Amino acid sequence: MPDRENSCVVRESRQVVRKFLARPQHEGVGAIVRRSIGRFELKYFDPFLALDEFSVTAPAGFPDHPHRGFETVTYMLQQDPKGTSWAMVVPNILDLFGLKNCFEIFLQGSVLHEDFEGHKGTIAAGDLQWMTAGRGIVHSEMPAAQGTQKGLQLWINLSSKHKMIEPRYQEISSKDIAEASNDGVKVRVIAGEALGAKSPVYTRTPTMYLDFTLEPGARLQQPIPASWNAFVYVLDGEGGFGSGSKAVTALAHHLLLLSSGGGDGLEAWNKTAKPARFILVGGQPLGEPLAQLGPFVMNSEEEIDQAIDDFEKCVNGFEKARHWRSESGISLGF
Ligand code: FJE
Ligand code: FE
Repeated sequence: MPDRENSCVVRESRQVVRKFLARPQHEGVGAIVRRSIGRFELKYFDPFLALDEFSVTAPAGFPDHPHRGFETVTYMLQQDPKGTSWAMVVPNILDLFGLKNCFEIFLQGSVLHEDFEGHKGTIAAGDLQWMTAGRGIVHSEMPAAQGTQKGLQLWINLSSKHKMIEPRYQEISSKDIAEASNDGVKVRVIAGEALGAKSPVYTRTPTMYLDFTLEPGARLQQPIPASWNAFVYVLDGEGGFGSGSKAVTALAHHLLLLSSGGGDGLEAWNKTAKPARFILVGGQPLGEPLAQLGPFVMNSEEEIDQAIDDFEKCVNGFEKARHWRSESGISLGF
């Protein structure tokens, strides 16, 4: 029965209307990101401000920097999504004994974050950090293990009434991320709901974020709310998206913007001999004016000037920035 349900949930697929290859660029200090949303040809895809597929190798990273007015969603990519590597099992065992942070050196695909309120931890392979910066966060995001750490960071805008809320974190470790499988389709539900699995993450700006892996020959139909903007970003293999003569295929590092108006979901398939992995992300557009200066995202230039002023004077949410420097920044001499 679930198979039948899954094969008739989408009456008309959205189509791919734009396709970009995200090329590597330098960001932070010595870090490399493949930015798709947020680069100059695609400054804003309401409510999404940026999507970076990032790689960091110590001592490179994203040392002490502020945020205001939006959310950052950091999702670390597993090195080997099929097998169960030690890098995935060891942290879970250590976590049972409260020792996870003592053994960061063993963690593959992990980032150490520290903020000016003393909130600190590692985001390891497959883990999720959903950070609502609200009125202000100052933090550092640095590799927490040897080798190259890879992940995705998505910036989601907040509506004018939520821009100045208290900062908040929602952190989910890999083992607690909701997963479901059906007929060669596997999903990890970062936000929203798919194949009967549901994420506990609360999205201030209504958002869905699904990490799909399609085995060779598999087909997927995923509903998407009609008024939402939605995109696909391919992580691995080659996926096919859309229906009929407008269907397209795409390889890793490609961003696909989906049509809006008509279409109640997405059809995707894998006709290759290897698994295809991609994320499908959708969000309710805010439809508000945008004013952005780097990590400050507001509705007007006056509010941007205010944010810069607040940050420089350490007021209105930036009080704790006055005497704070991250431990990783201090030890690396930043
Ligand atoms: C930032 C430049 C930056 N993408 N992906 C300017 F690089 C950043 C920044 C990040 C970032 C951090 C991680 Cl862990 C992953 C990222 C950009 O920190 F915030 C500004 N303002
Ligand atoms: Fe940041």
